[in-house]
Amino acid sequence: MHVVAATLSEAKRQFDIDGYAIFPDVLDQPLITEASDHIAWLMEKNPGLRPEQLHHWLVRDDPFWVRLVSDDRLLDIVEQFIGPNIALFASHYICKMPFTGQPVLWHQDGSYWPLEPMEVVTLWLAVDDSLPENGCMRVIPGTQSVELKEHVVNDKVESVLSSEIPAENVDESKAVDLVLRKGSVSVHHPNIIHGSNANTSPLRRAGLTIRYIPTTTRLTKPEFGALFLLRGQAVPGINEYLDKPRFDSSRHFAFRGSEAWV
Ligand SMILES: O=C(O)CCC(=O)C(=O)O
Repeated sequence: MHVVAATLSEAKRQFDIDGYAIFPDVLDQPLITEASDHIAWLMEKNPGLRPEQLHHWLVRDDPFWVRLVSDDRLLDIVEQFIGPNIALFASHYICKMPFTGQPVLWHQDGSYWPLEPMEVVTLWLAVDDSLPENGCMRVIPGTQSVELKEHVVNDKVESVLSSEIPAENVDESKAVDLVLRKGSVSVHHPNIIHGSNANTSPLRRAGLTIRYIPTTTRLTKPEFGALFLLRGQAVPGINEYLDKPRFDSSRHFAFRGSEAWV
């Protein structure tokens, strides 16, 4: 089981040592209920997508999604890790349905990402309680100092990413479960080795990954993600940011405060 840091500075110290940190009870329950309803709405709108695969391109025209990842309570955490000029480059709901939710094989995020330099932090927001039995995220503390390895395809297991870090690089006996109540957040480093088990329980496990970069980091393949400037200043010539989507009740998920997005 992971240790929860009591203060922001302790969380930062834990991040430097272990490559991750936990922030309990960051978002209020009414907003988490909206995020849960948003997942149900996305699933209904995208019946051809598995609920573990609701991601990047859907964000570009989704005012609620952009509102959620721009929440000041999240950005205040992010600012401690990457400074005051913050952009989103990608976001992904990984919703593991009861009994059938797929695993995420051991991997290092940075090995998948077209970012220069690899300065980026992930916030993982629990939309459901995330527990060992429903496939919570697992990390191997300290592996943020392992260089990025080449990943290999694994088509023997149905999984969210279909690839993994070769097994000789993973000491699973050192893994810790990131148990989070809904509304809580974990933060992790792009090099840390992490993954999650299949959900074989009757409880859904939904989480939102949110990838934040400082505006000095370039997304070299913009089609890969959803670039939005969320706080502070852009650096000229680095990224082209999208305009925030305007809310249209005929096409978008309805949410509290949507009138400010019209
Ligand atoms: O949600 C999960 O189970 C895994 C998330 C993950 O791999 C990530 O956020 O990088």
